[in-house]
Amino acid sequence: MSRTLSAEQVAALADHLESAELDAREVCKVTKELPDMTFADAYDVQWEIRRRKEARGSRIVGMKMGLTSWAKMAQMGVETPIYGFLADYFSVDDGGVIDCSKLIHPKIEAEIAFVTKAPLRGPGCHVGQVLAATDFVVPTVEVIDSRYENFQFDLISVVADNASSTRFVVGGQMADVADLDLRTLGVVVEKNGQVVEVGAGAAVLGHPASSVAMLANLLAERDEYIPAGTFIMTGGITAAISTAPGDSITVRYQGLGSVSMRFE
Ligand code: OOG
Ligand code: MG
Repeated sequence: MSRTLSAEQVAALADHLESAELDAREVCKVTKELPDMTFADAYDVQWEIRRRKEARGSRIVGMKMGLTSWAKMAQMGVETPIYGFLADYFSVDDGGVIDCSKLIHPKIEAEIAFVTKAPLRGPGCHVGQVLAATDFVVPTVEVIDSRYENFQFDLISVVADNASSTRFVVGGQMADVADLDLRTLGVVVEKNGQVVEVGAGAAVLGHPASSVAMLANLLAERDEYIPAGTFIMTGGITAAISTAPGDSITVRYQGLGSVSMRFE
């Protein structure tokens, strides 16, 4: 894997992007000043942000895949799935409030999440292994908040910014993968009582379990893996929806209940 950044540059970029997250402040794309940055550099920055949070006492409570559906790729103008991590303070209870004063320009995404019961390792991880290693699936809504101006970025910049991660809400109804057809599982996204997006699980790489397999394969490039008991969000099924104070969101998942939140 090719790299162009020194350890000092990685640390400086992690400080820059994490401060922007914590202060809810927009910054310009990191590739503007460092156009030669590679994927490996960008993931080095993301892992350094993760290390800083853990050093400060935050716990990592899950992983996410992003840009796994055509709707999301087309919306953001990029064509490669990426991953990020979820810290403990990103989690908001179902029916809870998202405090917009701590965010820049939040958007929501309907996602299916997996919880594993066995480790998954790449390379070569596939859907069959993912299904065998799945404890259960749960419905989730991710709130993303790119730290970049106008929510515009390139792939390298968004990887360094922990894939725009900021908040997530997990629904309370879980299911066994054997009892669901995750490809035809329908989702209906409602904002202030109106349907704004509809979709089905197959929008995510043909089957949401493919997204988990891809995560295992991407992690293997860094000699990392998915331990048993990991919560993994597989990526937005539809395009993301912009939200503002006063909005309420409900996403209905076929056979899995609904997930709601209010923005204040
Ligand atoms: C990047 C993160 C995308 C998803 O589910 O596709 C993502 C972004 O669009 O800001 O979380
Ligand atoms: Mg997402």
